[in-house]
Amino acid sequence: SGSEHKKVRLISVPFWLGSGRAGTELGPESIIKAGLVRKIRSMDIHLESEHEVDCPIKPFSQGTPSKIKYLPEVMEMSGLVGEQVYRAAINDSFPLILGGDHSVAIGSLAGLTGHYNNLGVIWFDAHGDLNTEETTPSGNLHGMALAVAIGKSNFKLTDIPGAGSLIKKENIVIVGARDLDPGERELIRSEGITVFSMHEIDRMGIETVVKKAIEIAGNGTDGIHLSFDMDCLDPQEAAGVGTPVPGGLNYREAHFALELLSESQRVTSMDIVEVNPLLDYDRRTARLAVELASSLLGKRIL
Ligand code: EXY
Ligand code: MN
Ligand code: MN
Ligand code: MN
Repeated sequence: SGSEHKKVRLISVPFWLGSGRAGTELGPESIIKAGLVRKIRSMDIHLESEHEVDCPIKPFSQGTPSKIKYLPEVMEMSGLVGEQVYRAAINDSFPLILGGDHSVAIGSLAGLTGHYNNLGVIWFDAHGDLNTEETTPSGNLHGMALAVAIGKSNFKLTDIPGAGSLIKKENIVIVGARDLDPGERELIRSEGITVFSMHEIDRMGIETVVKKAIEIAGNGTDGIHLSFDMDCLDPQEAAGVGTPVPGGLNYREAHFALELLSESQRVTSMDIVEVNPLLDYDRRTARLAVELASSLLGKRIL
């Protein structure tokens, strides 16, 4: 069956400094080795180009250690990713960004907001990624990426060269959450951010949740970015992630969710992040990432 986007541009971001744990910099290579390019080429899609972002792999020589880890490196990476994502978007290609830890989404959103006037975001994640400089328990920027996107932290999306406006909290939806810090919970309440936690997924079913998510992220927006943290899945399905949390989406829920998102024809870009090949012994998590990406790009059973 066909896909809604004829052209796809693959953007690899070998980056781990947002997570405080090495390994995710090997994610893009592992996902490609698991067959992503082959799979895309076998579909009715034009894979335009593959681009590897030349982002910092080692910390810049350190000055005084700060609470927030590797901020200059994350900013550098985000600018470089943003450039590539922006180029793909203006060329009417579907940017498929392979992380890397979840801080790469700051780069994706920087590039996308340069192109879209009003972008919605669906964020699949076990976590909220809504910590600020004040609330972060770890200092790791991947746990702050959404707060950066909506401008609730001191470091903001709009600090990245080329970024457009901040993402509106009304057009953000988190799906699959089950591990939120106290400060994140407070921010979710005070800002009224939509979160479909595992509790809501169990209660309503994944189909209803995804339909509601599309409505909210699509309401008055000219694009929807899907940021897919592989740790939204249950560790039984996807053990190869840096911060596994029990009680996540099973294979069929995730698969169906991505088919529904594909059918909606509203998703205009996607990140796949947090695959850590050092913990992904049989490459099963990377292979699952390939499956899920191809569902989103239009692969159907029949
Ligand atoms: N909430 C914790 C923190 O901010 O440090 C853990 C964040 C993990 C973030 C993961 C990748 O989504
Ligand atoms: Mn497009
Ligand atoms: Mn995340
Ligand atoms: Mn996560």
